[in-house]
Amino acid sequence: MAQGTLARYLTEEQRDKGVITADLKFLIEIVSRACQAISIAIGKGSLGGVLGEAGSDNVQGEAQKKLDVLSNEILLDANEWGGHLAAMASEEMDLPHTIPHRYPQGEYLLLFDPLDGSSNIDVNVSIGTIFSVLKCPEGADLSSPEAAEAAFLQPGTAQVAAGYAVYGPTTLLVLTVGDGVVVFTLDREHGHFVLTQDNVQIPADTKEFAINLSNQRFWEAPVQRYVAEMQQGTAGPLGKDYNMRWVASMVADVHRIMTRGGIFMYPLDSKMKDKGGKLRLMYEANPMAFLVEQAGGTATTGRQRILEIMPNQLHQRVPVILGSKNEVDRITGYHAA
Ligand code: AHM
Ligand code: MG
Repeated sequence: MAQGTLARYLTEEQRDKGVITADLKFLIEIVSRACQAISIAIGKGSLGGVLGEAGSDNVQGEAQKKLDVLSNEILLDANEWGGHLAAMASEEMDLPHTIPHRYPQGEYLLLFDPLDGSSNIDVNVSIGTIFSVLKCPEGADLSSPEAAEAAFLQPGTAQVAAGYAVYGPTTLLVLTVGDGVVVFTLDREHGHFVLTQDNVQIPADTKEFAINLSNQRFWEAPVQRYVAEMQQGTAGPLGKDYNMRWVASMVADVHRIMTRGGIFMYPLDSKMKDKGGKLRLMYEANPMAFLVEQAGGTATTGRQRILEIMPNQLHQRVPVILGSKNEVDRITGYHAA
């Protein structure tokens, strides 16, 4: 098994390989500490009074849970003072959070979904934090939150780091700085992340798919065709039996794919066509697509590589199809047919 801590991994990526800057190393360490704090809060559950509704809606019009709000605050507080960031953006905030003038400004932009899988919080199923890091363009206007939004509108190919934490039976941090994908496990006694897997590779073939089947009647024809063929199993054109899993926390579904392969789909459907999809490009689809590609998998909308989408707004939604390369290529091909 691989050895070392997150701190050692980041030091080697910076000092020995020159893949990351000292500021990016610091940023990732701060995010990892925030994820530890979120993990502790989640672990208290009812005893910490953290479950239930916050009594507010976010910009997407979704009811916020107490833990959505708390996780967002933990990430903001942890990151605003360090001097490594120009601004932050979150699923839970309408506009970017610019760095208060009393702190130095840095060159990075941090985006996050502070607590992904909100519907699973109160039922004790795995949830997580997703994050993405971009460089702030030179001369970007950060004079107000409204003006700062433009700095974030960069394609996923511009990401310099991305990752997610899964708060499950164990707390994991899965990270890429563009040099493959590594997995760290939280050592709760010592309070740090330990490297437990490096060079994560998603198998190109799979017999496992993840999709919310209750939306079937709203799907487009290529998705209908692909899922019908998988359901036909050995009797159909794909010639093998498939298994289905749907946790409804993207972090948990993607982590299963990182571990043993699979295909995850939240495709475009007719009931959300005007919104563009369900999942958010900047802090869900892009970081996951970066991680999946770094692990040898593929991520598309069905029609386009996710990482090449030029965003036009911070909270933009997109269809997401990602995971084992040969299966993603198959359904992407069905969209082109
Ligand atoms: P959230 O960020 O508000 O939690 O929403 C995103 C989640 C994903 O984690 C998950 O894949 C999807 O929504 C589940 O959607 P559904 O409830 O339609 O199955
Ligand atoms: Mg989410």
